[in-house]
Amino acid sequence: PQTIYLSDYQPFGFIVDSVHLTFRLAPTATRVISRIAFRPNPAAQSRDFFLHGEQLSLIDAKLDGAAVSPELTPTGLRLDVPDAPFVFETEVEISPETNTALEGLYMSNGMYCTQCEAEGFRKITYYPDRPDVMSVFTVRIEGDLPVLLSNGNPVAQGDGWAEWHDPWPKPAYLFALVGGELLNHPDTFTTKSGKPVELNIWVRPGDEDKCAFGMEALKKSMKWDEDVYGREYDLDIFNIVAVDDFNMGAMENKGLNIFNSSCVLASPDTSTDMNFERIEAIIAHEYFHNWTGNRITCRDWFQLCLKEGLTVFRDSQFTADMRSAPVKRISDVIQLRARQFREDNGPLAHPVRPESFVEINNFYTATVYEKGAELIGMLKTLVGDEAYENALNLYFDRHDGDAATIEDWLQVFEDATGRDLSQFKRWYSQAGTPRLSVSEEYADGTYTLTFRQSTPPTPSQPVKDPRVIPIAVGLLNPNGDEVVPTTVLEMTEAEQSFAFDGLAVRPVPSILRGFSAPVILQRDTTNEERAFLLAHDTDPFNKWESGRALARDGLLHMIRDSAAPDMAYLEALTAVVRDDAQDPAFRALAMGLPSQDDLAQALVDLGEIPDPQAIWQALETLRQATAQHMQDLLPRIYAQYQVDAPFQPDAEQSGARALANAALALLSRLDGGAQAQKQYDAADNMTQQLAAFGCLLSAGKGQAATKAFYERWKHDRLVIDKWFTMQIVQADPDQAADVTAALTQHPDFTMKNPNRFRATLGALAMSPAGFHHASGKGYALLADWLIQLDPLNPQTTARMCSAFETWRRYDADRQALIATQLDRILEIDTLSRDTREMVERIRK
Ligand code: B3K
Ligand code: ZN
Repeated sequence: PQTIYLSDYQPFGFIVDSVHLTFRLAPTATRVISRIAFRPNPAAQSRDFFLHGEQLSLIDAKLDGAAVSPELTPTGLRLDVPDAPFVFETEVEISPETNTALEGLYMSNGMYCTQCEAEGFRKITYYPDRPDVMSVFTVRIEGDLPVLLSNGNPVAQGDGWAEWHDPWPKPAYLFALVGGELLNHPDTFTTKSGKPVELNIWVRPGDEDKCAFGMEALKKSMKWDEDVYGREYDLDIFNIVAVDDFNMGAMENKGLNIFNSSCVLASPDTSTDMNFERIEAIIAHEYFHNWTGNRITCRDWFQLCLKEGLTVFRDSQFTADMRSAPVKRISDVIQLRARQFREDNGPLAHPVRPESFVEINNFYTATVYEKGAELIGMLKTLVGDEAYENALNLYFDRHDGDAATIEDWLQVFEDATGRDLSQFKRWYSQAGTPRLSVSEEYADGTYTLTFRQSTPPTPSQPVKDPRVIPIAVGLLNPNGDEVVPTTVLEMTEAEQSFAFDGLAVRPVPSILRGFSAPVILQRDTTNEERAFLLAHDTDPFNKWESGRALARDGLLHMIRDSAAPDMAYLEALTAVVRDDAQDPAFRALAMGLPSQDDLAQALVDLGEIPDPQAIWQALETLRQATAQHMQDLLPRIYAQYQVDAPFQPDAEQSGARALANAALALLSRLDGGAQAQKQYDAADNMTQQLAAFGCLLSAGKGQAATKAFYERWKHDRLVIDKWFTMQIVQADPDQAADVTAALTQHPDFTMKNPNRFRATLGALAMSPAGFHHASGKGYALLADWLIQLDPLNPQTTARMCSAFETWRRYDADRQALIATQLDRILEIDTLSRDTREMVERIRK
């Protein structure tokens, strides 16, 4: 397989003036007829007329009306063409029904749908399938189905056909088509300039009562983008379609967003508070792409973070505005550490803007998305809110209709602010998480902080240059008063000091407030100081972070030195949980513990080999000790935060439920699950039912509930996904692989549905102690299933290989067991390009 390099970028030799497509839908023999107007591109060097095309049967090709016989290759076609405008027409046949890769045009439960990003359009017809080739599409769909949708505005429709026209030039990856027996949940939105927009969420019959929440989220998103970014919607209609079989969360096709049904369908009975919040965020994310991604797209796939980092940043801002900003920030950092830091510290580390790839689908990563969003956040912190707004307005003015680059993006900020951002650009080109260590000095009323930054080597990047790091700092007096409010220090050197004058006493520093940069802060401090900051810090993120650091250090102590649970932590946590003046959602977050994976990485940073079983045991012991320590408090908290009002998935109610359920999890360790059984039996919403189910399983009392849950929900595939996952994540680590193996034999298990596959094998991969069981049975089971899935669905297989990315952390026995599995995968001659690239990168 060929490696593609950023440095090889060349514009396409032709401009596409218009695209006309006709689809004659049939499950195994869909005809796609295309008429494309090309003309030479004066800005291009080469006139090589090569169109991408994969798995297409070419029926017919014409150049300006005359039959031609292009040269066919496994990846496309080539033809001699005139040095003047011409029309190229083809007719191809494709088979949506047998398309299990879920890329291109495929079928899901009798419904036709498409997924073209990144390079799926080439499985639909011959085309220059690259994001810098933009054109205006007109689409005719013929098929014996009541609902036939494509991008843009409807032009005309009749019995068995429909025509759509999208006036906005777009790259082929934003093309979409849907056909099926669907029902719509309709609404309207009037834009700020008074234009009415028709809104629809299209679903399979039976799901129509799960659309209302998504529709509200869509309208809120449309309004928010007008209010905060001045961005108005630009078509007469906006359609969302829910699809069961989908490789990722959702897709921002112009005017026709296609969603994994798990990311749009919601009802209190079947969705948890976390599901609601995620659905709201994903609907916003896809909608926001209309400007950041669609109106301004990417020149090439190396620039993916241009649209993804910015759009994730925008959807985080939206959630922060709709719900609680501190809670959103804390949750985002938990995720960043769990997924992106893990990636950045292993064999799959890559820059936010990668410089080469084999299969671009392998680069839709936490680094491109979440670290990409962190870069936008740092930029905003560095230039300030007003300059950020000016820069964004300039970006939209200057680049509307363009396929842009990171250089364009940074230029806009340089022009709007007069700043030199060349050092900032290293954040886009250097992989790896910087370690930021800090030392302190206090003398004669001056307090000095000295920072050192260094980034460990990552694949093909042995040496790193210092980056500009915005470090938000506040200082507190020992009595708890804030003496220096949040100040952003701009670190540009490898080592740099910052002094604060006029301080009568030595202050307590609160460093990296709001997690102002995606770095690992290394600071030696005392438990007393952490407990002090947990009680007094005015910055909610650092308040939480102090509690987290207390928990982490206590756990590391337990793991390394067989220490007992740390009393300072237990006391400090109890004080927070007891304090009704604090946001319940914050208190629930404070009750969380560092993940098994975080602890494993922390041990590696200390030069130790993590033992997954010991990590799991320490967490269990600490939870048990916490339950005992809080035994008088827990019943009060549990009772007090029950919600009596009718269910609302809003920040307030979900915060109360989160706190009550965190209390329930601890209570179950004291009462053997008695209270959880009561909650399970009485629950009238999924948040409470699922939490109780988890407690019962973890208490070893889950047998009856496992049966009852299945009987109650067997008709609902999204709830049954939760049933699969919960049994695995709550299993004893010794049994997790066996429980998973047994569930893969359940009649409701299927490899063909990515949600179900992830709910099962993905759940095992997310349970470190079970997955890394010393016997190697977890590794073997996952490898078995990845090998089976790869021929059907390379994209989902490749993504799930990242379960193995941390393997070099572990002991020689585990490494040998994993190497055996990786080699077994690599031995398969017919392995997909996707999976081969991932496993080779990991195995190195
Ligand atoms: N842009 C899509 C992701 C496409 C993934 C292709 N493998 C969804 C999103 O980020 O909004
Ligand atoms: Zn996106």
